[in-house]
Amino acid sequence: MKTARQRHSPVARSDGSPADMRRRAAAFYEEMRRRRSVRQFSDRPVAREVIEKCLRTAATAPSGANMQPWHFVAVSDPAVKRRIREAAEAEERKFYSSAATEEWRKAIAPLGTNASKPFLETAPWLIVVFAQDCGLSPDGRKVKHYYVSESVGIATGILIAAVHKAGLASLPYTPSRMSFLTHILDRPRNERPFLILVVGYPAEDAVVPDLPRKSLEENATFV
Ligand code: IYR
Repeated sequence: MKTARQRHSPVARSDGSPADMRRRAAAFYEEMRRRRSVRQFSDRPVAREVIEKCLRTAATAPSGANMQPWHFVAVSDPAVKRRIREAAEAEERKFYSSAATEEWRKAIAPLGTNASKPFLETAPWLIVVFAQDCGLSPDGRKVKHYYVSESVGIATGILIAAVHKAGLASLPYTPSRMSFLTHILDRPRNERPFLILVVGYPAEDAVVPDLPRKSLEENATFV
């Protein structure tokens, strides 16, 4: 089957001098370097419209063959958050009591985490990100998706940036096993849980570990 090439339009070009470009790049860096993953949240509500706008922003992400292989479930219902917390903590108890390897325990020790996840109930929003390993056409046939993890990872990164820009805190949380999210949220079989983004205001007494970020020299090579 031959499919037609999509109509193309001129690309929108951003104006501004090289000096503006430097200023904008520096301003965005200053904004993003203040982002920290937070594990203590306030129960202060966040308007659904803000979450909707951040999800629209996330969905501007590039994706393999433009398949947009993601689905976001934004949970604010306390009963659903409770079920997610209970299931996640059950998984985490298995992880911390036996499943975690020595190497893994050592790697996460600086974060001070444990099996207790109260933020899954306290935070006003849990955005559960699902990856669609294939698409399903209306007649139920499979549509191939490409570079699914890359695409969903990029969308999640943009979501994290959008939430930060809105002035909210977030935590990318991955329970050790996540299949319970498919059942609790009643998602179709072509989707797998990718990550939970916990979103809200930080608690008044929230603290974050003093962790280093690698330098540019460690992170990047110019050839
Ligand atoms: N999912 C567990 C363990 C954990 C794993 C990684 I990788 C971390 O960066 C942090 C924690 C938990 O959230 O406690």
